[in-house]
Amino acid sequence: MTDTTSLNGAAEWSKTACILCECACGIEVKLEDRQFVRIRGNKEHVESKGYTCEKALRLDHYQNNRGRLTSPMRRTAEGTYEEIDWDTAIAEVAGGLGRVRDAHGAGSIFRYGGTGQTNHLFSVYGQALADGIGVLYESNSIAQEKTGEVWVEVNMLGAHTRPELSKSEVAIFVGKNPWQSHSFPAARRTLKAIANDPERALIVFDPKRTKTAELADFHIQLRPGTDAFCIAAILGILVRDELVDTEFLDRHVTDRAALVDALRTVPIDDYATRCDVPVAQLEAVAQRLSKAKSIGSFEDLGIEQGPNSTLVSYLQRLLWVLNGSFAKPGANQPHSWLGMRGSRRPATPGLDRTPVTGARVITGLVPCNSIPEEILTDHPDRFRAMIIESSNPVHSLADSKKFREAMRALEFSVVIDVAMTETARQADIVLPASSAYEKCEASFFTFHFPDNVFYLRKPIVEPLPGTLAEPEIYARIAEKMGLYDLDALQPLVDAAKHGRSTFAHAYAEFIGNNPPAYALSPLILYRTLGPTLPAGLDGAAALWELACNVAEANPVQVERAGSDPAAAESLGGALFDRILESDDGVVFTQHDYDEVWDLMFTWDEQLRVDNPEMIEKLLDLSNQPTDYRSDEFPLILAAGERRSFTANVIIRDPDWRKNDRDGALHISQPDADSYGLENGDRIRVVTATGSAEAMVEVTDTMREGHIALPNGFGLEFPDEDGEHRVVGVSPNELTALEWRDDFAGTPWHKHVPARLETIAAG
Ligand SMILES: Nc1nc2c(c(=O)[nH]1)N[C@H]1C(S)=C(S)[C@@H](COP(=O)(O)OP(=O)(O)OC[C@H]3O[C@@H](n4cnc5c(=O)[nH]c(N)nc54)[C@H](O)[C@@H]3O)O[C@H]1N2
Ligand SMILES: Nc1nc2c(c(=O)[nH]1)N[C@H]1C(S)=C(S)[C@@H](COP(=O)(O)OP(=O)(O)OC[C@H]3O[C@@H](n4cnc5c(=O)[nH]c(N)nc54)[C@H](O)[C@@H]3O)O[C@H]1N2
Ligand code: SF4
Ligand SMILES: [Mo]
Repeated sequence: MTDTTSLNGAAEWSKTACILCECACGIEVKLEDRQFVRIRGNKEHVESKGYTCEKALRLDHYQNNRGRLTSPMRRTAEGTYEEIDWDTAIAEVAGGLGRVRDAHGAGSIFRYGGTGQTNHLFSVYGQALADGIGVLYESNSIAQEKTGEVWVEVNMLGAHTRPELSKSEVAIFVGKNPWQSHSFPAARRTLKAIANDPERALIVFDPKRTKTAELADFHIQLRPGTDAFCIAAILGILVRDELVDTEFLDRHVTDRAALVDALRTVPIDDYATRCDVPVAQLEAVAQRLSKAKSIGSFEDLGIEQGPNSTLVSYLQRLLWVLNGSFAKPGANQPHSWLGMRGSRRPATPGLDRTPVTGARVITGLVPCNSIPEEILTDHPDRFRAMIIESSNPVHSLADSKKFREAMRALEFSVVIDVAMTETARQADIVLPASSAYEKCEASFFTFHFPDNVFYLRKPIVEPLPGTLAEPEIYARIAEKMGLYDLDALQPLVDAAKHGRSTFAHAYAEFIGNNPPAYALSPLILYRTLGPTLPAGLDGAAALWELACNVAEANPVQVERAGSDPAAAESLGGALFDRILESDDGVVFTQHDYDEVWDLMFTWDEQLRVDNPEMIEKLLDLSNQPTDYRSDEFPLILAAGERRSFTANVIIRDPDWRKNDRDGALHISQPDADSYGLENGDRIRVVTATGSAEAMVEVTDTMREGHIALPNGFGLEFPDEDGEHRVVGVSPNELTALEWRDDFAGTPWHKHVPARLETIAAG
């Protein structure tokens, strides 16, 4: 059980997790009143086992800072904000959403958010509210990075995969710098272990010599934006030199003729020249791959937010497919998932395209760059209202100015956040949420194989006065809108008092008799099962249903992982109890390697590589540009890289950073020389969309012609006198809506043509 915490007055260590990246490392926090005075890794956490990076130690800047919101806010006619009480705020939100729904249909209400790094439980309730209203379109930050990848994986495997890097003989990172961005357990330890083992190899595709690249056996320091050419050339070599696992391919990749034919036509030398990498290095990589017993590969923003991104997502997977690295330790694996199963709204035809511009909707998400285009129009089907939860799209999506305009063009908007963000400053109503440490929350980034882990964080401090946890906020809005009747729930409330077996029966009967209520079931569970859960855990009520779903989909593996069906009303109920009881996380499924096929929706033990759209793109690649620079914009800007003290926009107080406090512009020595720049100088970065002033750091890690700014900077934060100050460049003042992948619509944030201008003295 949790040590005594400040919730009952004592200054002891409390167990929780870091919320700054998807790893959600287990931590222990020493509290004095509400202050996080010391933080250390939780050695008992089933996955992170005490590991943290430097960022977790600075979490007090998230929990306790001058920027926390403590009252609902309403926009005035002058564009300022006034405090209002909760009842008024809920009535305004219910009224605003109701008006738009009644006038234009629920399809004109757009939902954005729900995927912070580790706060996902609340979004089950947010989704329930949206589904109850009848919202049809939604999106979140996944649709500005991973939708191309998702589309490729769904077509190739029918499942999402992650590499089991702790066991991979060869680890590949394509446009990913895990030394800084982590994304898998104990990232730095894992990287060092691979680098120090002569039997293993690290292959890194990155134009910058990052910390990860410095550890690599093969650092492919390619020209920015040319990964498709580079990986196509390696695949061409694998096929040309017969370095593929024919036995695996004959068993599991029978339909491959079109792909192999296309790969035979790759002009290897030409592509090597285009990406500015010696052919000999690409041949050495192909040789190393062909000898590997297992390959794990991880792509990320360096290619997902650059030219040909969907094609690269496809091609990089072929590096391990051709090697037969699948269904064995160290490979990329599908996995079970304890998380939300998407929207519960009834199936509606036509939702695979956006209503105004017809952009491709992948995995139910509208491409982020399309959102302003779906609003700033007089098209009758435009989005006219928005619910924005736990996200700051004005800051984090392409072209901040356009997003601000779009929000002001809406008939109604509500933002639910802990701070008065750049997005909140455009909303009609802002609702203050209790922080990630003031309520129970959980990450749904449960992407592990063979053992998959879930961790429920319990509140370790009381909610800041004036704030509410999201389940309560959503329930109040739903009730005010009349989406369900509290009186009708009374029999369920009574049943819950008699234990979960009685409740489970009553609940099944209730949903059976009221099928439309299924859409709202998380909120119904919160109001009925919630009050019977241990103090502070009422917000975990919806997890009961999710645990039952996982148990139904993976009964053998849930039981194998230690949940005993005899211990509760069902196997899922037993898993739910384990989750509630644990402070160190639970392994919720345990798979065997030969069970990977059961986790896929292709059923026939086949990987589908014959993807006509991608093969067409591969065949057309030689007609694509390799250089997007021009006389006007002679540099390529990577707008938003991960550094030691960046954490998306979760921490707003600039004082949380121990180094790189200005978020320097990284530039190569030759480029610095040509502009006469030295470390610490200030310079203006200009793109087709906007311009911003940055401080310069000259570094030999950058290629000539390539410059980089960090993400997460340029946030407004009040200083001690209440004056709002901004430190660093807000990268999306420089990016453009149209600059995006033609297939998935994901932005080219890592590839923005730019120039530098000296700042006039005075
Ligand atoms: N410290 C920290 N960690 C984080 C986050 C954070 O804000 N801060 N955010 C989290 C989130 S939301 C995400 S999505 C991940 C992202 O994690 P990463 O994708 O690893 O992060 P980035 O630094 O944005 O981009 C990775 C690399 O892409 C390289 N790159 C740029 N252009 C190209 C190119 O054309 N080709 C190739 N191959 N590489 C290129 C950059 O030099 C950079 O090293 O990080 C997560 N972890
Ligand atoms: N140019 C450029 N743009 C980028 C990137 C880039 O590399 N370059 N990276 C992109 C990527 S990969 C991502 S994932 C996005 C991330 O962009 P966002 O989704 O906007 O960022 P987050 O940091 O996840 O947003 C977290 C928000 O939740 C709020 N919050 C924190 N705790 C709570 C809570 O308990 N409840 C509620 N309701 N709110 C809370 C925070 O105040 C913050 O406003 O940025 C993207 N934007
Ligand atoms: S930022 Fe990520 S890697 Fe670092 S401690 Fe937090 S969860 Fe772990
Ligand atoms: Mo992200």
